[in-house]
Amino acid sequence: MLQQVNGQETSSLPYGNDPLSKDLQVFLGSDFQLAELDDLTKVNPVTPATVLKCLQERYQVDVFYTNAGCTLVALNPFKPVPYLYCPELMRDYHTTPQLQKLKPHIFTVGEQSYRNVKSLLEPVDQSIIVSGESGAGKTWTSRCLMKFYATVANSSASQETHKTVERIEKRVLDSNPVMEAFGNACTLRNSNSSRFGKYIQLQLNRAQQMTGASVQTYLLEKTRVAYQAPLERNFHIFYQITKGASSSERLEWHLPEGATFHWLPNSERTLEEDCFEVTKDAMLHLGIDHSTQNNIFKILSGLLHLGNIHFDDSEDESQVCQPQEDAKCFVTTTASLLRIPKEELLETLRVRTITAGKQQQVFRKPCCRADCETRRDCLAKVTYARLFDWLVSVINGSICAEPSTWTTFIGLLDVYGFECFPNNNLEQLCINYANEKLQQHFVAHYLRAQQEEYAAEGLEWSFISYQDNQSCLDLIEGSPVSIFSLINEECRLNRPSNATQLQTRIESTLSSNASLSRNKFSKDTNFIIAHYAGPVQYQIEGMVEKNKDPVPPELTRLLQHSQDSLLQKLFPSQEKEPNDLSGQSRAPVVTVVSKFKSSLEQLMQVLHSTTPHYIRCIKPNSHGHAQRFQAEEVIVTMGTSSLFFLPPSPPPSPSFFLFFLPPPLSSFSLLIFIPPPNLTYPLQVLSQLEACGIVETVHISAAGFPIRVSFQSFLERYDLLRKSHPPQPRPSSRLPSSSPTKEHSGQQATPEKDTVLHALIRDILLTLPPTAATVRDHPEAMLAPRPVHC
Ligand code: AOV
Ligand code: MG
Repeated sequence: MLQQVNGQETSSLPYGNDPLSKDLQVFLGSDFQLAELDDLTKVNPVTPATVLKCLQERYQVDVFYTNAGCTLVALNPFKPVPYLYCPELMRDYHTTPQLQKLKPHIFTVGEQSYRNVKSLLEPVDQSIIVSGESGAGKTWTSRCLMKFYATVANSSASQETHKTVERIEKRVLDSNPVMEAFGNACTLRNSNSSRFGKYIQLQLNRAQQMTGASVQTYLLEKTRVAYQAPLERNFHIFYQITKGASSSERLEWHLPEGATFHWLPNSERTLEEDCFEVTKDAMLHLGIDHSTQNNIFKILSGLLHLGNIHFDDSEDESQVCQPQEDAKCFVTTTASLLRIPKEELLETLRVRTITAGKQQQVFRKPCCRADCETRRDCLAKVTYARLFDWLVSVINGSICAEPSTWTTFIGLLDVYGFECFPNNNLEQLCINYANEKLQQHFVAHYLRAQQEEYAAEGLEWSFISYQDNQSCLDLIEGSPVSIFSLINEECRLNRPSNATQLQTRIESTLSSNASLSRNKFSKDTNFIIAHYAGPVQYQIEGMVEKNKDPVPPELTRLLQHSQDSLLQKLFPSQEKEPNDLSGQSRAPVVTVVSKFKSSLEQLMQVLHSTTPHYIRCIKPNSHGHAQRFQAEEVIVTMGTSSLFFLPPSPPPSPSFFLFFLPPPLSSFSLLIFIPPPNLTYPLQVLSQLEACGIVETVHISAAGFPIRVSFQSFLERYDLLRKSHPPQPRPSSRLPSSSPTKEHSGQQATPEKDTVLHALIRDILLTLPPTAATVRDHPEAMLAPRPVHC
């Protein structure tokens, strides 16, 4: 490949005169052993092509982790690599004083965070933000990091605390299989896709032992209980109970061998995640006894039976719909499993009650078939969502330490990755919005704040431009008008939702935002958002209803009447009516997007109060194949710029595509695809790298300073070196101010102090991650008299 590239004139390459290809050729001509470059800051020149090539070469020799300045790039191996996560290696990373001497690994990030807890850095609480698109390896990574902490945070425990710490760690680790069983599912992108976001804080005491943990979850995709897209599956737990139940359990839960359930598609496919025993054992360790487990699984089975209830159309509007003939038995089994009266179940599904007038008269209105089925789905969704929340609270109760027993935490963030399916609705909008928020955190914290700080401190620095996703976030959540505000307004108006009207409003009010466009060729009402990770077309139909998430009060009342002790806990009888959009409740409607937005804002506040570490998970190919760096290529040259477009499965021969382009380019263009002769170029990885700004990160890391410590903290910690000056009060902000202070501006270091300080700084710097090159090479930069922030 090398010869072939070098042997051809640039113009004869399929890349044409693309600047990217020139970089690649320059790079291919160099003598670097790419697979040995542990840090992308050492790649020269740093361009998308060279970075990509380096990662590809490393992937081909099974090297999956590479430093990219302040971040770690983690390529998904898509095959078992147990040697990479064994306890011996964890201990190696924990005990080696100079971390930068070890190969890049998620354990380097884990260990660095662990050391930072005791370091001079502020703030001491740490967060590891694992990002990447769906199936890139975020959940795997956070699971491995939890194991890492469970292993290393116990190594310093004394004999008497060893057992307690071990018990807590076991519970913390056991929370994973339980939450994944109930919150993960097989999607088109990932067979174990997280359908909820999770931020877990590992709580550490002064001795840095793990004393507990707490989990915060974000927006479970509960619609999956009642609707699974083609080729996708329901939550794993449903398959676990239907496949793993014993014969007596089958009898009790009404799950005969071979029974078919409408809400259990693709059950013939067996996944690793289908293991019921693992979930049950973990639940037991978390304090969920056999009898409560039995209640849980009975409720789940009840939901499966509920999904098999279908109705016939009624003869006229005044008549209730009848369950289809073969669905009658499912009404009986559902009622029996949920321990609710069968007649009340049928009445609730088929009849809407309306309270009106001064006398609060109650009217009964039979529902049409579609409404009956919507109410059925709603019953399943609300029950499952409450069960999930209850499980999380039980897990927290079991693993959370008393506040007095811990002083710091390390937070692990694992949210659902960026998604783009053939059909995208409110769920994908929320998921992709969460990813935009995380990207903004990175941009704000690293790409922008750091450069601004250099400028404020008067350091020599030429600004490196980066892709800011602010306009996309403004489009989704900004004020006064955004997509969220328009969808919310539709909910507040409480009128029959009209997708075409909403589409028109979105277009007319937000058209000035360059991140918005529409697919004019689609028959569905839609809008397209140009996310940082790529454009996604969202269907408007159904969005408003999902955002309202209405729960008819009759449904809650029905579940409050259950004889099942767990359902009684999930639906306490004294509870106020939830989102009732029938006009009977005066409480303001809290929509799904409003709730999600405020929970993410809280998360961002927590993240801002910690020292963040970023792991960028990359999916080498979209099929989950080992040893395959996505090699298909589609590059079309238009004028001087290149457009990349990856068809779902690359055609083998030259093909034509009609491609819609958002303004200001043009409404559409005819693109020609030419498969490259013998030359592979991993386009999919490239777009992931570009989306998370890897090249900019590498540039800033290579040129910038790797750590930021306020002068005050530094001086406080190394106070012995400046005996003549008493320590100043700790500043409230972590960034140093640019205005010099009286106390420090005149301070002169003596020659001996300089020598000691030099040596000390060198010692500290040697413990820094490999990206510390700039400061390591120029420790005097740390010695120059600087202003102290007060
Ligand atoms: P995700 O969390 O990023 O997607 P996962 O962590 O579930 O993705 O990874 C997807 C699959 O990739 C896993 O089920 C493993 O089979 C494989 N995998 C990932 N990392 C590794 C690794 N280090 N070693 C071996 N196999 C790995 V999503 O939750 O869909 O956004 O919502
Ligand atoms: Mg996941």
